Amino acid sequence: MKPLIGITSNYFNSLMPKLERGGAFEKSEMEKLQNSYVGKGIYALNEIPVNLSFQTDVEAIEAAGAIPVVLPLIQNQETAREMLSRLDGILFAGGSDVGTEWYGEEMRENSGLFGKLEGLKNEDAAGFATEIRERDQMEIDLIQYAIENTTIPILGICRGAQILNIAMGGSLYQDNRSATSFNHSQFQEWDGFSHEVTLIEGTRMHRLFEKTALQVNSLHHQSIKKLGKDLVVSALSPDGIIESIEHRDTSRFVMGIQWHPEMLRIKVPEQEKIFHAFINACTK
Ligand SMILES: [Mn+2]
Repeated sequence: MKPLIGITSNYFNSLMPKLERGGAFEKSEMEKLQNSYVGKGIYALNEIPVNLSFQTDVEAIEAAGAIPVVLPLIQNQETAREMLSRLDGILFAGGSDVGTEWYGEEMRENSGLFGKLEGLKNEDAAGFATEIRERDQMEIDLIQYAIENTTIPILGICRGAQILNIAMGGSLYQDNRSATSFNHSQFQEWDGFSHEVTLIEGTRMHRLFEKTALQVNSLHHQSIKKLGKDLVVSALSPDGIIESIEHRDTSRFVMGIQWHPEMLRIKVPEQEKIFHAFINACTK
C-alpha cells in the first residue's frame, strides 16, 4: 500500500488585506476594488479563513510514489495529533514567516515575506504578508509531539525547515540581510538555479546526492541562526547560510531544506532523490 503523506497548508485569515484599516492610499484602492464586480465577490467572502497548499508539493509527493493529503489548520491539539497518527509521513510546507515570539524575539520592522504593508496592522494583513499564530502553534506542537513520541518521517521545506529548527529550540535571522549581502529571495528563479550549496560529508543529505556541490533555487528572506537541539547542518551556501538540517539520530528521517526541491524537480530530476528518500522512509 502506498504511504499516506500529510502536507501542511497555509492558513489565511482572509484572502485580501483588510484595506479599510490601512492608510489613505489603501482606502481609495479599497473603494475601487469593492465597487468592481470581482471585488464585491471577493470581499463578500473575505471574512472566511482559507487553507491553501502548493500543487508543486502535492505533485512531488505523488510522483515519488505516495498519496498526498493536504492537512487543514486544526486548532484542537488532540485532534491534530490524532490526524498525525493516521499518517505515514508529514511534509511541513513553505509559506509565511514564523512568528518571532516562538524564539523569543521582537519582530523587526523589515520582516514579513514581502515587507510589512504600510499602514496595516499585522492582524489585518492577509495571505503571505502576515504571520499566522494558529498555524505556527499547530506545526510546532506536531513537530515536538512527533519527535518525542513517534518515529514518523518529517520533511520540512523552506518555512518547514525553519519551524522544525524553532520547534527544536533554535532561532532565525528575521531577515537574511543581517547575515549576508547575497540575495536569497530570488522568487523569479523559482524553478532555476540561484546559488550553490556545499553538502556536508557524513550527513544523510551528502549520502543522498553522493557529491559535495549542488545548485539550488532560493526563495527565502529568513534563515536559521541558532541551530535547534539534536539537529545537524547538512548543507551550507557559499555565504555561510544554513541550507539544510537533519536529526542527529541517523535512524530517523527528519530533514529540513531551505531550497525548494518540489519546484526544481521538473527541470532538475536529481532533486527527486529527496522525495524518494522521504517516501522510502515512510514506507518502512
Ligand atoms: Mn538560499
